[in-house]
Amino acid sequence: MTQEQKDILLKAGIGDATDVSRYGSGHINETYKVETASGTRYILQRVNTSIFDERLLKSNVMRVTEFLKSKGVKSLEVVAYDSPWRVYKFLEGYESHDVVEEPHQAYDVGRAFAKFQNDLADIPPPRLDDIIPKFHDTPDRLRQLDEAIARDVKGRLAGVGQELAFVDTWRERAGRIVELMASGDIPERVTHNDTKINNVMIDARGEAVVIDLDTTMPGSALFDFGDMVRTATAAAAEDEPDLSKVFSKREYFEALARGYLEGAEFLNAAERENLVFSGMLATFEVGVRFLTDYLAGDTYFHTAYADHNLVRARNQFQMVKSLVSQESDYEAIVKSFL
Ligand code: ADP
Ligand code: GN1
Ligand code: MG
Repeated sequence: MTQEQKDILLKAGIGDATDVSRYGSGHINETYKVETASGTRYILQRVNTSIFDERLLKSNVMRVTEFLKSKGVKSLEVVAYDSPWRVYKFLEGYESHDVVEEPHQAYDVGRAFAKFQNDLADIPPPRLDDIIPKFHDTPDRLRQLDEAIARDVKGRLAGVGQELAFVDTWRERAGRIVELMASGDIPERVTHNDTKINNVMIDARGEAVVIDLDTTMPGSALFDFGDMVRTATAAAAEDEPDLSKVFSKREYFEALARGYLEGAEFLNAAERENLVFSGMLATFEVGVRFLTDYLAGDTYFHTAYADHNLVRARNQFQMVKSLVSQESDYEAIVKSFL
């Protein structure tokens, strides 16, 4: 452990740390597991200060965790928050996964985020800060892609012709959710905005705790559902390079939709009509973001090898194609639960 980490832990009242090691597979922050002589474990995190405004982030995370605690809802427990570092209690007995292995896990994930949206629906004013403005503004994500194309800082443009052709087939549909929000058909709610399955931890009884609260802010319930479709129905990890393994699994979708819709009774007609579409759009949007980061030189997402973001982008676009081919079947599943 570094001296800086030792000092942060001491300030947090943890003087018996024996080991600090990198942990988890998040793409944004630096996450460490802390072992201590007493056996109590912690999560130490250095937040990514090139992405987040430290002051806003701390205030949002504190508001959300304290509000959930006041309701008796199990959530992340902040031991200390000394920006850019923070210490959480380690969620003992809970596990997170990168890929669903059993349908009941998809069900648990759906239920967990529906409950999260319900739990936060009555958080007192003021409105939570827009931690990352335009986070789920898909047309703005395309604008950022176009900027990266124009700059082509790494000379990678020549290798992504097929991916860009696929993006073009989606440009017209990309604004649908932001437009429905702007017209008022889809309401703004307090949402998580990063509902990938490794941001929920589940214990042996199926009890879930939603983690990674950094992007909890005003948004659309549809991007929460859409990102669950992206990650909790995927047959393979989001960076699986063998595209023959990349598709959405019907039984996972069915379990996810059942879990989410059992809890999300608040959804209005426009939201219900766009649930299946939201899965395609959220997956497309993440694909666009991976491709943008690839062209921009891998400055946003953590990567493990040179073409990692390109592999991820191709994977996500394959997943979009799978979801498109399953659209009518998935619509029928959703209808059966409404
Ligand atoms: P990032 O923003 O980089 O995605 P996360 O907050 O999601 O970081 O944390 C990364 C991973 O660390 C999670 O997917 C989870 O596996 C693990 N993790 C985070 N917080 C805890 C916790 N309180 N207890 C146990 N594991 C945790
Ligand atoms: C990032 O932080 P993490 O790994 O849970 C990203 C999400 C993306 C996701 C893609 C703040 O999530 O928006 O959907 O990677 N988080 C942020 O895997 O940008
Ligand atoms: Mg995360």
